[in-house]
Parts: sequence; structure tokens; C-alpha cells
Amino acid sequence: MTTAVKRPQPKVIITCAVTGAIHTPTLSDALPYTPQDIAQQAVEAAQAGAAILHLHARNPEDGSPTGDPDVFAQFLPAIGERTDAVINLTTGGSPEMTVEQRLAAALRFRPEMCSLNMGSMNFSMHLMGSKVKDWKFPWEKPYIEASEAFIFRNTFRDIARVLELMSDFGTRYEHECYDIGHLYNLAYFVDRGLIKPPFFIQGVFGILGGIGADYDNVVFMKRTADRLFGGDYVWSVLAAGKHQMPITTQAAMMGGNVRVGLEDSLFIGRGRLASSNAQQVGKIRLILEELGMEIATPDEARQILALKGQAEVAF
Ligand code: KMH
Ligand code: ZN
Repeated sequence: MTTAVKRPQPKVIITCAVTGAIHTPTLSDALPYTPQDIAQQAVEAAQAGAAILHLHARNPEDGSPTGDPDVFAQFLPAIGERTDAVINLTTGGSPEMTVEQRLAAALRFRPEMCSLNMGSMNFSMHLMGSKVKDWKFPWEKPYIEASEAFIFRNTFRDIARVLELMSDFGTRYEHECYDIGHLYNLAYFVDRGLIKPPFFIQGVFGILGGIGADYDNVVFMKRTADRLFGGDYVWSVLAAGKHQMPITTQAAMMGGNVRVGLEDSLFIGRGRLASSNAQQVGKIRLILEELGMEIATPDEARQILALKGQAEVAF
């Protein structure tokens, strides 16, 4: 008789992406855009089980995306005081921002994590909002429509620039990979010694312009990452819109981590808008716990991802 060696299943890190730059206020009343609402929903998402909070800023008056560090300054301290969750700042920003604008907040606040988008691509949300007649703010409709012609720019030089500018701060990355080729772009930087393990790969499924949200694709991306990086990476998955819960559940069942939040989907179920970020975090947490998985605390996430710690940020 052979005795199987039992390895403990690693705890699952839940990231919550609180507001993003894809959705607009008319699409859901729950989408936070004032600093107070972003802070409140972020704190509640952490209380519900999110170890990492992925954050963008929006103009407080009309909810349009902004990279202005002064706006980030209106909610980051409030979140840092009320939760020990890991703060992860976007460097993807929004379609209208330059790479410099996208980086400004991360450079100023030196968070434990920031996003790093691993390739250029079409990135469109022009199919959203086709049924909306009355928009809350004038910027929303043209913004969504213009995305049909948008190229999300993340060249090798852009990525190298982020790595160079952030290199002194000990910030680690959420490597957002929207297609299999983006894993090879990541391998290029790993081979040059510019990205060190353990690196956090966020597989992004279901963006129009990226890989589709199909179960086979999730397996394919994981297998490709295993082949390229072996045990050097920590895997997480997000999926857009209605795919959010099924695809993240699949990823967790394959040993991965998950990202939810209103940045990625406005829904909690078929045709039902989520009431908050915390509601989505609570739902995925319940699913995973019912399946026998344990949820990582922020400090456990810090250990898994070798983060510098909450005391080392500049806000
Ligand atoms: N909205 C996600 C699909 C970033 O902030 O760097 C992509 C994202 C980009 O999270
Ligand atoms: Zn984002």
C-alpha cells in the first residue's frame, strides 16, 4: 500500500477591483466614484474577505476616470486607516490616459502592489450600454463608443519603463495577461532578470480584444504559464461580465486565486446588478468555502506574494 502525501491546499487570495475605468455611472448605481464611496466600498470588500484591493480613481463630480494622484489622495489614507488589505494601484488607468498619467499615482504612493499590463491590444467596451437612453453624464456615451477604435498601449518599452521607474520602491506587480502571448511577454522580462519570482499573474478573460472566457482557454493559459514559469508564479483569474463567477470558480478549483469587483462585472447573477463590491466578494467567498477552500488574509497574501508590507507605502 502506498501512502499519499497530503499537501495542504494553498489559501485562495481574493482581489477586489472596486471601480476601474470600464463601466460608467449610468450602467449601475452601485459603481462607486466619489472618494468617500470608493473608500467605503473598498473597506467593506476587505471586511467581506478581499485580501487585495485593486484601485482606480474617478472624478468626484461625474465619475469619469482620472489618474490624478490628488484624487487618489482623497481615498487612499481612509482605506489604509480602516483596513489591513493590500493596496494595489492601477497603472492601466483608462483609454484616454498616457503611460505617464497612468503611472503617476503609483510613483507617488509607492503601494505594495500595482498592476502591470503585459501587452498592447484592442480593448473595447463599445457594445455596452446599447439599451441606455438617458445617460447621467455627457462623457459616458462618447467614451464607451470611442473604445471601438481604442488600442490599449503596453509596448515592451512601456513595460520596461514602468519596471524601471518603480524599481526603487519595492512595489510588486499584478501582471495582467489578456492573452497567451502576454505570458511570453512576461517571460521576456523574467529572462532578462527584470521581474523576479514569485510573480502574480492575473489572467484576464472575456475582454473584447483579449482571450475569450471559455473553460478551455483557462486551462490553456494555466498550462502555458506552468510550462514557462514552473513554480515561480502565483496564478489568479478575472473574467468580465457574466463570466465572472463561473470562470473564477473554475480557476480556484484548479488551484488559482480570484479577482472580483465592479471593475470587472456589474452583476451578481443572471440579469441582476450587484448592490456593492462586498456583495461580489461575499458570493465568491461563499462558493469557495462551500467547496472546501480557505480564504487568505491580507497578511497571508503578503507572505504568498512576498510583499513589502503596509508600513512601507507612501500614503
Ligand atoms: N479592467 C481590467 C480588465 C489595470 O487597471 O491595469 C484591466 C485592469 C487594468 O485592471
Ligand atoms: Zn484596473
